[in-house]
Amino acid sequence: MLHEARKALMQARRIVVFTGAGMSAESGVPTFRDALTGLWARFSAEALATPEAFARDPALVWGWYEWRRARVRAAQPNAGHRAIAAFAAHRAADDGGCVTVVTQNVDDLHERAGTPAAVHLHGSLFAPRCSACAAPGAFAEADPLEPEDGRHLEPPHCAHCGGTIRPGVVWFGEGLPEAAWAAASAALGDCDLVLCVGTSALVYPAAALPERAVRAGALLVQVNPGRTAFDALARFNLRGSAATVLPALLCG
Ligand code: BJW
Repeated sequence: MLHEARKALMQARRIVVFTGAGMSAESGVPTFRDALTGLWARFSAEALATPEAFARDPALVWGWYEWRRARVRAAQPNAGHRAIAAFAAHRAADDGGCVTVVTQNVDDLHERAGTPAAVHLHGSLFAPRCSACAAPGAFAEADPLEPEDGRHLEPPHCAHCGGTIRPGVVWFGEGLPEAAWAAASAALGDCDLVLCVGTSALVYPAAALPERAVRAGALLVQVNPGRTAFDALARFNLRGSAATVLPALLCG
């Protein structure tokens, strides 16, 4: 099956790599919904990842995101991130077609592995902004103190209007960033193949993009150790982890 999937990848001209939290799991960044290790197994999404939660207790929410930002800063890209970046660079150099990386992840591991312009559908841990005027915000500390679960940290205030700085991520009930949504819609609306890695495919509207691509004729290849909502859509379900399957699939 790996061989067949690889053949399909080599024949495709316009490829989108669509990633979720499992992409970064082997870098030590927790997923959301995995039963034992996922963030939502230990923390409440409603208490931490909604605009209402931030309005209710900004220090709890800011402290949690600072803890997560510190974990990501300490993490390194894994062999899967590096394989995607090398594959895209190789295809571009050989005029073998374009590879666009669209991620739901709020970490910067694709960029640190060498993918210059990943499209971030759910924002970034590294782009805080004012909750009142949307001006880019700074972190309170250049380097967060020892990360610690559940620590309350007062968010900083906006240099322009004094509003409260919030994490630059997309919470439940919020719209996705317009430019990212437009770029992802364009790429997935015009691709031959979508390679989905490490996403449960449960969160919308992001999950609708690969679904639409398949309806428009694209072939879906999935890399995931577990079952997902994309299983029935995928031509090839490669059951394994990102860091083991992607190097064999893309660089083997
Ligand atoms: C491995 C691995 C390894 C493990 N290798 N794999 C339609 C239907 C139903 C509901 C809705 C709908 N449309 C909208 C909704 C509501 C809601 C939603 O989708 N809810 C569902 C959960 C039911 N959507 C929203 O609220 C969205 N906004 C919206 O719709 O707004 C409407 C609006 C429009 C216009 C104006 C205003 C409003 C926003 C969604 C935002 C999602 N935000 C989060 C948090 C981001 C910030 C943060 O990081 O804290 O984004 S939630 C979380 O889920 C995060 C992720 O990006 C997202 C997706 O999760 P992902 O990446 O798939 O992770 P997991 O954990 O679910 O899966 C990991 C996978 O990896 C598993 O499959 C493992 O097997 C695998 N894995 N190890 C490879 N080593």
